[in-house]
Amino acid sequence: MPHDAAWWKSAVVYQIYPRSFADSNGDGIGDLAGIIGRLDYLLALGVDVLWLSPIYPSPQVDNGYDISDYRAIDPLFGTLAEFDALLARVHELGMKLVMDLVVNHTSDEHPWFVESCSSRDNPKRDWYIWRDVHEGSEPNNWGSLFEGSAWAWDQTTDQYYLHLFDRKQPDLNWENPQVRKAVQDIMIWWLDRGVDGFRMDVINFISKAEGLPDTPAIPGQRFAIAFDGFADGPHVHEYLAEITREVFGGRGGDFITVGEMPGVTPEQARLYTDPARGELNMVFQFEHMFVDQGQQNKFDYLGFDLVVLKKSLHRWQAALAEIGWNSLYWNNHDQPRVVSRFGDDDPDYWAASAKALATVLHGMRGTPFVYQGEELGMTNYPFRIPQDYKDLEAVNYFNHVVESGGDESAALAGLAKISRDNARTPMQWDVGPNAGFTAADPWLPANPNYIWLNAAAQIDETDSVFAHYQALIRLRHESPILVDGDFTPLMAEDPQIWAYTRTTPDGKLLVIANCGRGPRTVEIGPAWIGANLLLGNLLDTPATSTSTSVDLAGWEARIYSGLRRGGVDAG
Ligand code: TEU
Ligand code: CA
Repeated sequence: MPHDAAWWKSAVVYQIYPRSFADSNGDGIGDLAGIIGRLDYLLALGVDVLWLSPIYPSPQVDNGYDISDYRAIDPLFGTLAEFDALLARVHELGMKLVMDLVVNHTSDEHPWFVESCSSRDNPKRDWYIWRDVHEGSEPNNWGSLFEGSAWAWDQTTDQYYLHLFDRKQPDLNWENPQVRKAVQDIMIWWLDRGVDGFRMDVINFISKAEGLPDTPAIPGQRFAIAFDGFADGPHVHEYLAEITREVFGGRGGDFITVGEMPGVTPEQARLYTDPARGELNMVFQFEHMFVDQGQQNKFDYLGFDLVVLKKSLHRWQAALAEIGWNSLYWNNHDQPRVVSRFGDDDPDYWAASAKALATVLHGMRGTPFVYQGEELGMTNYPFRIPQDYKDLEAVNYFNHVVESGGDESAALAGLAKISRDNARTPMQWDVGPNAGFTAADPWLPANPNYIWLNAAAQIDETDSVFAHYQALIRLRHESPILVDGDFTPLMAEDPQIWAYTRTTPDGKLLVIANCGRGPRTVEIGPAWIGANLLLGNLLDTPATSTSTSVDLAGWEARIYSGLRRGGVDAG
């Protein structure tokens, strides 16, 4: 396989959720100055790119994913001058910075929507999606991802507007060329300021099905989440290619673009990320995030099966092997913590399982993303009561269960497992008050386990979760096989072992992990005799493999490097 010069193929991205990262001014909310103060930590981790969740002015209904001004910084987080200082420092340190672009919808407090709402003949009326039906009969049966109908009634102008998320997040009408131009101008404005790319929020939702047809009804439910109606719609590829032309055209190729795409299929993803089509570098697919959740109700926790999880990710490896590129992630600000979800957060297995999961993810082909605190093995929060939740998705869901006479204790159990607040508790820096995140009352409490689980306790330890992430990131930079090698799954049906190889004509890697507590002996064959251990997650593993099998302790993971000569196994 020819080596591809695209720099982001050997890069690792780190996601910062600014509100929960570091508070510099003692108001309990993380901010830009807080990030500046922690850049040395990120440099030590070794990541190449920082992605900031939204920092623009916002009513903060959805923690900044409801933007009211695309060309400024919310005073909560700082000023444009502080942003420029952050960007300059990030560049000085040799890293890049990516902004979150949330343009499927705006806040209802954005001047565009305020105008659009003001009258039916306002020039911005058509910037949003309005429908002319009478109150009490929604234009279609689409449900909002945040409960209830996706339509809200506007009393002033007697029409409904579409909001796939909260009613304070009206969807923009991308069919209007003025909207597309306005978005492109925003992107150009930030690129001119020096940013290195964009993570594009729910960008596969921007083109809706012609005529906004009903989605198949769910028995007993008035509304249903209509992925068939709003995901990967008829014009989405055209709109993305237009962005590439109008925004990135002529600027050279140093940027990175990743489109967040709930519900995207591998076939669609191949189109979005085919370099020849000029749309996006990579997408965030969701298939592996849905494996333990109910289809219509994500808080319906189904338990999880390692075989299903493996097969899903392997399917994506295969689908984007020849054309396109994968992103690799376990966590972000919307997902529960992976060590509690697919690992084992019992103190005896916590560190090993966090490292094992990191190993199997970072061993795959694609660009790895690390979400703040994941590199420390941060866990889910011990939520108990409804009042523990701050996220509107969780709050709306629980209210809906109460109002509809549903099972409240089941709902609380599901929320504890799945809720987005799990990811949003403060970054655990040290043993100081509130995990060193803030001197004041934090907006969301720190996980009480910060007493032993924190950055200060890990950064200088050679066998910490942090050190393991450092080693994986270094490997990504140093090993062309990890970047380019072909992916071949092994033992796909094994419910406990996760194993695969990566190969190029010059060499091969074996990634193998025991995803359970019990020890396992795994037959790997003669081809790996003499292979070198590149990385392991337990101490004192022999540096060379001398047998046709490996003995793996509970949650043990290893990466072996073997030689190939003339394209055949040397072993
Ligand atoms: O999320 C898109 C999305 O569909 C889900 O991942 C979302 O978290 C929700 O739980 C669906 O049930 C993006 C952002 O990442 C998220 O934070 C925003 O709330 C959402 O879009 C709206 O902008
Ligand atoms: Ca602050």
